Amino acid sequence: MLVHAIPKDAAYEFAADVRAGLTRAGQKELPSKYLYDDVGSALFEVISRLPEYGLTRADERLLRRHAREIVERVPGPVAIAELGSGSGHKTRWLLEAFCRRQHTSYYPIELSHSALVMCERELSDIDAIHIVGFEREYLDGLLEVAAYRRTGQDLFVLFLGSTIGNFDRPAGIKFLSQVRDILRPGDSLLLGTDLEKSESQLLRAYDDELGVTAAFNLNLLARVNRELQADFDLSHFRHVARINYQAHSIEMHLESTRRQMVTIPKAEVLVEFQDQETIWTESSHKYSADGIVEIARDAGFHCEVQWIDEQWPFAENLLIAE
Ligand code: AVI
Repeated sequence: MLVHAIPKDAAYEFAADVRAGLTRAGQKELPSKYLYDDVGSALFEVISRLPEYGLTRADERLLRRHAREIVERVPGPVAIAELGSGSGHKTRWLLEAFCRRQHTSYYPIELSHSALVMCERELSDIDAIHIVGFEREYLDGLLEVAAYRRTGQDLFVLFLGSTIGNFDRPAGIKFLSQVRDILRPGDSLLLGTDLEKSESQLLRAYDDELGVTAAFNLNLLARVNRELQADFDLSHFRHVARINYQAHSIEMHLESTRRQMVTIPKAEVLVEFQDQETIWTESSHKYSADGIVEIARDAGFHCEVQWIDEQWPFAENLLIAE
């Protein structure tokens, strides 16, 4: 697989974001995209297999069950771009179905180099597939993919696994509008969204018994130690999952278990934490099926069809650019 690599200033951006997030007034925060270094991406793969976390299995079930119908609803020829491919495991069914119809170019867009490598390993045995990976932020990668498209070729974008839920609602609509701006009318977007569910189901999914989600969250501090030479003592922070009823989301925080100071030399900052003060690391928004139709409309798409899983409330939404 050809991989277009990431520019080298990523380390400076990480240091700047850590400094800004930990020195801001009020709630300290770290952007959730930094959860996914090589260790974090591997831990997320494990989360997706936990019995408590049904989201990925629901996504896969829907893609497997409806692959043929999805292909029929997206007439060719198409180039397929995936925003955040991960290991590529869940995309296999869909790509196999497209490749049975015609030779297909698949462009996974990922920040994690190791995820792109895994993705190629997982999918390169499919007949009639051409894979080119982009180690990029989603929109930068999509812009490049759009520039690659041939005359008469439509673009089919996959944004699966409810990654949209990690944006707050206005940011989610803005992001989808930006995707829409890169597309042409008639291009399509398959959007996977986790739906609202019971409080107990949510809390178990984001604070599992084995502590994998806790390790995934704490790895962010370990990453700051590794990459920015910080001295976070991980035993003095704990993972907390908290429901935000107003925002229809579940939040992950890292709570300081004492008053402490942490130095982060490469971000040129010394941070004070109070006992029980938290760093907000991620929000995962949950949707109603109707809410998705509205969000899609606000972003310039119409929702052609929704497939909803019977075991875990989750929807696959086929959106067409207006
Ligand atoms: C990637 N994203 C959709 C996951 C979610 O459920 O919001 C990330 C995650 N965080 C903790 N567990 C899973």
